[in-house]
Amino acid sequence: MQSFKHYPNRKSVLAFLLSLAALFPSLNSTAQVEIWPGDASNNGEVNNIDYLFIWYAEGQIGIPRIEQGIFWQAYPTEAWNQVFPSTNVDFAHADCDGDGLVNENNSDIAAVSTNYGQTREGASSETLPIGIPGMSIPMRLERTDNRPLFEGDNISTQLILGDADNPVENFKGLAFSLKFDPSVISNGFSTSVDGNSWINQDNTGVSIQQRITQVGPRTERAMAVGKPNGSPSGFGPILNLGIIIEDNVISLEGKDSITTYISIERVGLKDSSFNWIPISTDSLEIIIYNQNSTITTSTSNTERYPASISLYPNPSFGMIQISNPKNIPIQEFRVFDTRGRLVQTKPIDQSSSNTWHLDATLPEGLYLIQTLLADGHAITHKLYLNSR
Ligand SMILES: [Ca+2]
Ligand SMILES: [Ca+2]
Repeated sequence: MQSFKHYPNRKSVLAFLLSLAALFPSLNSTAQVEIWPGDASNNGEVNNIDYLFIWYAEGQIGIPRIEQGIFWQAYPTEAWNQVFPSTNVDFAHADCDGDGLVNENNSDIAAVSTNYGQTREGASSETLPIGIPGMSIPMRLERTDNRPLFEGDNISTQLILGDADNPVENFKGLAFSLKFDPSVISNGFSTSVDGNSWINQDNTGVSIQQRITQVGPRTERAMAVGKPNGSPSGFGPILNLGIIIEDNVISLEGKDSITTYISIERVGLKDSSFNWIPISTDSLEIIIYNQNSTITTSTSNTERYPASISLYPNPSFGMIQISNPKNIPIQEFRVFDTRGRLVQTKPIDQSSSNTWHLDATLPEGLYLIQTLLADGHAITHKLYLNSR
């Protein structure tokens, strides 16, 4: 008697599998992906975030593309079957030039720079986490001195990432944009890694990429800083940025001073596990004084201490009265000439009188008197010194 069960013979099983394979070609070959050179994150647009993907995949080896090159076009190729953590982005996308190796020193990085700003159909911006001040890792530009600034001045700043309360752990790459008013701040930033920075204590090198674009009335300097061969932890300065004030700031005409801001936007920090780490940012406030101004009224530029400290008379013949009715603790006074040079300092102690004689050798003209408070804030007054 025949069994209910039907056992197919070996030959018919093979035939069945072969017919399946013919229906689904992807089952018997590697998956295909389309590479758009420079778009390492495969979101459809080339920007500074793509550098982070290349730095993360540094040194990875996969299948070279049959057609290599970095034109802004689709290059079909076989997937490497290895994806970036928490994404479905194949590592093949980071091999922008298609030579089978992800390496920041070959044309993978160059592809991002060459095709920067290109988009393809279906592009969607990466969503970056936004930090909470006081709880997330802070990031800000900080001046290394606080002397008064004038047209044509260089502002020496440091980019600070992390503090003792919120340090950075296992840094891999940072992408961000600095935005500023191009009529006040020049495009010509100088950028270098801070020599003492925690970011290069391991001496494996720091990569910096930057790109200037015009976004409406503001200029955007898109930047990326990466550690393709390391993942240091720490906090404090990472870059030194020299920022130049334009020689001729039109908006300063007829004014005592103007205030402008350099903001930090679209920040993405990746750690060595390829997680996005939220960052909270602060803008850098820059006050630029008019060296040709003839306005001699004493003005305070800090709203935090409105008119609480004043210097008089103004203009002065060399003797200044200091009025400080709220007894705000003061460290010292500094006198700057209109070229921003420090020409006199006056430390303050408990026994200091409220009368101060300016250095008798100072020539007639406009000076900035900076009152450095005990808490580190500074108030700047403009004072005209008459000939004596
Ligand atoms: Ca991209
Ligand atoms: Ca490559």
